[in-house]
Amino acid sequence: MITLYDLVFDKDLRPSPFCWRTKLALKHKGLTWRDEPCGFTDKQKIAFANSQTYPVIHDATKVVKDSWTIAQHLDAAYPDKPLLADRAYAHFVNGWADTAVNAAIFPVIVADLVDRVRPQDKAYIVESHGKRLGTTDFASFQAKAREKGGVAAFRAALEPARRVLKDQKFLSGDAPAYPDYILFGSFLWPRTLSPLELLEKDDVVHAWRERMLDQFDGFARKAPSAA
Ligand SMILES: N[C@@H](CCC(=O)N[C@@H](CS)C(=O)NCC(=O)O)C(=O)O
Repeated sequence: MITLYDLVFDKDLRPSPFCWRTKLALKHKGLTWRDEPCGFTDKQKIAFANSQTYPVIHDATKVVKDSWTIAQHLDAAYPDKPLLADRAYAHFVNGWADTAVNAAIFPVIVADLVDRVRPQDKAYIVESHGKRLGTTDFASFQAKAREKGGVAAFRAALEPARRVLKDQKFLSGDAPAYPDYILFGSFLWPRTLSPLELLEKDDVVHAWRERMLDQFDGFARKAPSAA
């Protein structure tokens, strides 16, 4: 049995885009797992993995940290239904989502995020995000980011995906695979934490996101969210 150490917010919200990549990868493989919810200040739970970040998985005797390394482990250990059939493409999407996509989402949802952490994690997140942004007035920071066109900048960052999704149903072709789970994980992060709508209805990325929400009997759609 696989154990997944998944970042948890207040009211059992599970926003981590990286943990979503792993959960969707496990679903893709048809694997079940034991859920171990951990907050920002529960890092002692993943000390055995020598990790400071979620996700971590414990799979029989193997301990694996970092979502990209976990995806590679799952393909090696469970070769049916490959996640990374085109590894270089998936690797590129991973780096693009980590930098361009997630970086464009963060400023427009940061106050909603801070509002929804568990009470016992609040001081930790205020300090770490305060250092990152140079202010702890997250509400003003988020409002300014939205006023200054943060949502339009996020939509512009999606252009590489839009060009692919104009021609095919999924980033990976006729069916989803890891590149889709990477980008979809980025969308599940704001969906879980913020009522802000990031996409226009006539965007091909919107239609793709709906298809992704339907995967695995609506697994992600059914997750608790602020949407
Ligand atoms: N490269 C890592 C990044 C994981 C990561 O940054 N996770 C965040 C949650 S979204 C985390 O655990 N942060 C802990 C902290 O900020 O203390 C991966 O792909 O797994």
